[in-house]
Parts: sequence; structure tokens; C-alpha cells
Amino acid sequence: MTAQPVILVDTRSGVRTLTLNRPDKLNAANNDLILTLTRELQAADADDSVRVIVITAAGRGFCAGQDLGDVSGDHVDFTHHLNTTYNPLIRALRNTGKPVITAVNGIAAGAGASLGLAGDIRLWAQSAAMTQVFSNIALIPDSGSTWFLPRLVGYHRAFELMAFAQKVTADDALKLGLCEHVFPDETFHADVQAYAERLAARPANALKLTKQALQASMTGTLDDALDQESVLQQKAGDSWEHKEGLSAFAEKRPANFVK
Ligand code: T3D
Repeated sequence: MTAQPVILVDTRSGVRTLTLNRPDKLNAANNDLILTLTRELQAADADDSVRVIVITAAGRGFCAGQDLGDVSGDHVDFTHHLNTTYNPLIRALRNTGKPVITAVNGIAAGAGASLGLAGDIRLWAQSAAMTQVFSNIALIPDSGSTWFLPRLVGYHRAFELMAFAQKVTADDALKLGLCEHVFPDETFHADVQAYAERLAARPANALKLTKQALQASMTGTLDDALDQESVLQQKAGDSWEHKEGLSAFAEKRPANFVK
């Protein structure tokens, strides 16, 4: 029997969808899945036909975190493992200039929760949930959760969610700012595709520069941000996209940002 690919790849209307495909294990992450997803993110970043990247998953789960069947032995070299698997994955996701949508279709646990939080836009299915499950096995949150979560909900709520591995439902995630939209389960993947296609029609260069400015602002001062905006605005203003936007405004028609 041929082994199923751990990541399914599909491209439609400028949207590259990467689907985690270990549904029997709620898409728990083994090395093959993490490294293949990282490579596919880098490939999507390098492909000019791709304007938006979607990460989602097959079956009822999004990602149950580290595949616990793969963890054995008296001493696991966690530092090495994180530095060679999850950390390059989260960096590849954050470093692409293309918008990344994490489309959380079901339970997102442990490193799967971190992956779900790492997108530029987070879309959740109504039955999705997130749990910072790490403390259940006496580990600390990793794969970026200690960075993402307190910035979204504040230090104290992040600590409580982590300490008790509390499950956050989609409705609560929306209130807490852990996702931008919640879609019905029945239409989730179609709704995500439609949303991604709307995003793909937006000006790609301007969005890339916007991501750059926003990400730098997370660690800088207001003065840094003002300086950065003045440099990046020049790059945006010199683009064909900007000329098209101005022409469309003057001609009272929708702008066409897709060449
Ligand atoms: O290695 C390093 O470098 C450190 C990195 C760590 C990163 C991490 O992610 S640590 C956290 C690891 N993940 C977990 O601890 C989560 C374990 N799973 C759960 O707590 C629960 O499964 C869920 C809350 C995610 C979902 O619960 P539920 O009741 O909806 O489903 P279930 O029945 O527990 O799971 C369904 C199947 O998936 C089941 O298999 P079976 O019995 O039907 O054959 C279960 O064993 C499997 N599964 C779920 N999570 C994992 C898993 N198999 C392997 N690894 C998993 N993480």
C-alpha cells in the first residue's frame, strides 16, 4: 500500500493550501510532517503564482502537537529537536512575505496551538478549540506560544490558559482575539477558500511591506516604527500597484492588483 503524503498541496486562484494529513492521530506532528510543511512553506514563498498560503488539516483535528508516539528514551534532546524542527517551521511561516491563513478546523493542542496562532489571519471552524496542553505532560509551551499568546491575551490570562491547559472554544477565541472569524463546520473549507481568494486579490507587494512593518513594530519603539514606515512607504509608492490603485480611484472602477 502506498503511504499517504503527510502534507497535501493544492493551488487554486493564487491560493496555495497545505493540508496536514495524519487525521487518525489528529494530525499530531512527527518529524516528517514538520519538515515537509516547512519545505512546502518555503516552496510557496518562492512561487510567484502563489499570493496567499493556507494551512489547514484533514479530519476532525487541526494538530494535536508533538506525536507522543515518537518521544521515547530517558533523555530526549528537546533543545536540538526544537531547533531543527518546530523553530524552523515557525520561522518559515512568519518570514514569508505572503499572507498566511491558519485555518483551524478542529482541536489545536500543544505545538498545534502554536501553529494555529502563528498565522497572519486565523480562521476557525465553529467546533475548533485550542489547548495549551503542554503542562498536562509537564512541559512548557513552545513553538512560539510564549510569544504569541501573551501578546494576544496578556500575561495573566496566558499563564492561566497554560497552567491549566484550559480548552478555548471558537466563540471564546473570537472574544479573546485568538481568531479573526469563525465559520460553520459544514462550509468551513469553502468559506476559507473564498476568504483567501479575496485576500489574494489585494495588492501583494503592499501586504508584504505591511507584514514587514507590523512584525518589526512588535519589538520596536514608536520612533522605530515611524522611521520604518517612511522607508517602506517609498517602496509601496514606487510600485505599479500604487499607480493602479490611483488610476482605479480616478476612473471610479475596482483596482486590479493581479497581473
Ligand atoms: O519534542 C519536542 O521537541 C517537544 C515539543 C513539544 C510540543 C508539543 O506539542 S507537546 C504536547 C503534545 N501533545 C499532547 O500532549 C496532546 C495529546 N492529546 C490530547 O491531549 C488529546 O488527544 C486532544 C485534547 C488533542 C484531543 O482529545 P480527543 O478526546 O478529542 O481525542 P483522542 O481520543 O484523545 O485522540 C484521538 C486519537 O489521536 C487517539 O488515537 P486512537 O486511540 O484513536 O488510536 C490518540 O491517541 C491520538 N492522538 C492524539 N494526540 C496525539 C495522538 N497521537 C500521538 N500524539 C499525539 N499528540
